[in-house]
Amino acid sequence: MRRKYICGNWKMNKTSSEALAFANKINDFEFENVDVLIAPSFVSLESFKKSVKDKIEVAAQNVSEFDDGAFTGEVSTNMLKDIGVRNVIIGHSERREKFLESDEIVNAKIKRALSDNLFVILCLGESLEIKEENKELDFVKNELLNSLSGVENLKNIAIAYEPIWAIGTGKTCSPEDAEKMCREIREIINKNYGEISKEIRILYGGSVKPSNAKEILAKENIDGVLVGGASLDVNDFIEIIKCGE
Ligand code: G2H
Repeated sequence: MRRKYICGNWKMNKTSSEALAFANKINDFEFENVDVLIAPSFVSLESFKKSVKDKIEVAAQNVSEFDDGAFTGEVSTNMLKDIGVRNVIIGHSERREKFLESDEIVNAKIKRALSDNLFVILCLGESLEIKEENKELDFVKNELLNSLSGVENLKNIAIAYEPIWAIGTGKTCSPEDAEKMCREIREIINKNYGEISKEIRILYGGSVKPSNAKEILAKENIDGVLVGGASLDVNDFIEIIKCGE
């Protein structure tokens, strides 16, 4: 039985004081049967982690593939661990597209994070162009296997399927199409990694909101959601958490 995982990705939003106000509100909300995670910006990561209740996991939105050293502007796995952050989102399409992170870079980041005992949420998903050519299955398969190349154990990984054309656009992938791709991803994991495919959590992301979360989360192979825009409003995010209960 896979517990639903409700994850908020704030992207480059919220100052530390706004993050604190969010923490104060969500701390009053009780939930039981779901896991909840929030990924604030690096700047507010430490103060948010200290102010939010322990039951809410905190993640970084990115991490360097390198050890500490001369890498201006980067943040290491060591620095995350030092402030008690145990989770990291890797390979978000915005990192891949706008910051030119290749599968090789994503793979190096995953290996770095896993070797430092961080839990990884690996993001995958096809562009509109690829979808229109009906090549999304091959694309996602390659992205998955390339990103995980040389990674032997998936126990500290969750996968987030986020079709790029549905991110922040208001266009949602239908729950049926999202389920189909998440099932495919599970099958690929089964073929390549065996039994862990039954345990690994596969999330959907892309314009998830209170009005569509329940239907998406009801799907057999969708074990959670990665929420951008709708995670910025604490009331909306709480409504989405309730959909996973
Ligand atoms: C996809 C998602 C969160 P949004 O990027 O990762 O964002 O919910 O705004 O589409």
